[in-house]
Order: sequence, then structure tokens, then C-alpha cells
Amino acid sequence: MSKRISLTRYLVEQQRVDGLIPGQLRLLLEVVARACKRISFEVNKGALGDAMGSAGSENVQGEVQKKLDIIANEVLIEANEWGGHLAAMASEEMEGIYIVPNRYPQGEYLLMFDPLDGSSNIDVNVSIGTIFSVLEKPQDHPGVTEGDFLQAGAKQVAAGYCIFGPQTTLVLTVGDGVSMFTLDREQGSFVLTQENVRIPEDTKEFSINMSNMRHWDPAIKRYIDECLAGEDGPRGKNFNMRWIASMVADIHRILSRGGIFMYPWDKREPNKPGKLRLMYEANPMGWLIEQAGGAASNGKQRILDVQPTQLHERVSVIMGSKNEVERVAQYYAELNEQPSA
Ligand code: AHM
Ligand code: MG
Repeated sequence: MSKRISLTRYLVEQQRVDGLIPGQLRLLLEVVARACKRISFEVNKGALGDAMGSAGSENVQGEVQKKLDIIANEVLIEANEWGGHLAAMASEEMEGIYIVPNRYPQGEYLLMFDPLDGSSNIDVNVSIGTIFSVLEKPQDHPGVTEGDFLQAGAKQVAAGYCIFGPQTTLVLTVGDGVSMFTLDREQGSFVLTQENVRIPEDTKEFSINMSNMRHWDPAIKRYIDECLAGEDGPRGKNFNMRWIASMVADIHRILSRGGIFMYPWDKREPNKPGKLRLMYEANPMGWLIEQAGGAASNGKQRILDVQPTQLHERVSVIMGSKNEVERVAQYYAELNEQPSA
């Protein structure tokens, strides 16, 4: 049997051998992975764990919180606040930033997360996940503010997600490609199961919520119409469609076999740039996709170059197989119209 490489060993080698990450970042990623393990166990309990259903509250985005959204958020905060590697955290489930309490040492990193993405799928036993993004705290002033988080995705120093599906898999980048680690429940550790993840540049699979079709921009409508026309249309090939309504699950499939994922701006709420959040959904996923050879755009700009102005900012998302993402961006340019973000 070939030698198994644990996440711990992988990270130590990234630090010591390759000099790719500082020790504090290694610690941070270990702690995030430990928290994900714990969330995985909570998710797996299902109806046995008294954690299904709504919590009876709403988050800052006006979305109903599920009990597991809140549990996952608490697990991530409790695991990360005391280690000395973080200055502050921000989450989809919290309005403001969470500064590491004074009783603990403050570190140099900022952690953002969507504690349980795809939470409409919790109660129906479909894959969900935790998404995270790590930034360095600007060192030009003491303390930490919300403004410190407002950095473009290109500044991320680590990003990833953990998918809770038939297997629990942690997917990570520190800017040196994408690696996947499968949770070995018997050993209790994440084991490296795929390195150098690559997304094919072309695809025959698209992922979009078709029920929003009548609200789309003409560029998106044209792209999907052409896919649907199949081999008789301008694309000359048949396309398949998948929509899981868990971004982690849709992106995981795309990292595994290619495809294009879109949650574009639409006319339902024209003042919102999109549904998905820039800082803790689109940026970490966009970086993973790019690191695997794909592309991530909002239709007019690389997502990682979008300068955030708010913690919970939303963005139009088109990411996955490079040639398809470029085609959609080209349709936007040709139709001489810009998506709203
Ligand atoms: P959430 O963070 O509240 O779970 O919302 C984000 C999710 C994504 O995972 C998914 O791609 C999208 O919302 C699904 O939206 P819809 O139900 O409109 O298809
Ligand atoms: Mg989410």
C-alpha cells in the first residue's frame, strides 16, 4: 500500500520543505481542519443530533438560520479564537467582525468563513460544506477593523472548503495548486487523496438555477440557449446540466471533472450585484478554481480583482472550465452590456 500522507504532514512539508507557508498559517489551517471534522460529525448525526430545522432567527442577510448554521459558526469561532494565530474572524452568520478576545494573544491573520454553505440542503440530506478564506492583517496600524478585511481575493494566502457528502473532503490551496484530503473516520485524520487538481478547459456540463431564466441578462440567456440547442446549435455538441444548490457540491464536481458554475446577477433584486457573497464564497472558490487551471469572473472582471467595499458584499459568479468562462465574458462584451457588479 502506498504511503498515506496526513494533512498535518502535508502542511509541515509545505512549511519546512517548500517554505510555502509560515508556521502560524500552518497552525491556523490545522485548526480550521479540526473544526471541519467536528462540523462533519454534527452534520452526520442528522435527526439524531437535535440539530435539524430552523433556529427561528435570521442572519444579517435576512436569511433564515438553521440550527446547524449556528452550531457550525460556534465551532469555528471556539476552535480558532485561542490559538494565537488570528486577529479576527468574519462569518456569513455574523453582522460584524469577531475580534479575538483580549485574554488570548492576537495573531497576524484574518479568517472568513461561510460556516455551512448550502444550508437549504441540510434537512434533505444533500451535500453541504464549510468555505473559508485567509488574509493577512494589514500591519500599518495597531488593532483590527472591518476595513482590514476589505482586501481583493487576489490577496488571499489560503482558501478552501470542506464538503460533507458521502465522504468528507477538505480541499485546500495556499497558492501552489489544489489538494484534496479525505477524512478517514477510523483514524480521525484527513488523508491526502489528490494533488495537483486540474479542471479541463472545455466542458459539456453547466450548472445554473434555470428557474431564474426569465430574470437573466441577455449574455447569460444566450450562453444557456446555445448549450440547450445541443449538437444542432452553434456549439455543435450536447450539454448536460447539474444544479445541487450547494455551491460547495457544485464546485467540488467542477474541480473533479470540469464544468461551468453560474450564479449571475439577475433582475429579481436589481440593486444586488448577485446572490453569492464575495468575501467568503466567491473569492475562496474563485482562487481554488484558478489554481486548478480554471477561471472565475463576474462577467466583466476577474472575481479576485474585485475590490470589496463591504464585508457581506455580493457578486455575480461565473466560474469553472476556462474556455466556457471566457465565452460568457465575451458574450457580455459583445452585447456591450455590463452585469451590475
Ligand atoms: P447559503 O450560504 O445561505 O447556503 O446560500 C448559498 C447557496 C449556494 O450554496 C448555492 O449555490 C445557492 O445558494 C443556491 O441558491 P438557490 O436556492 O437560489 O438555487
Ligand atoms: Mg453560503
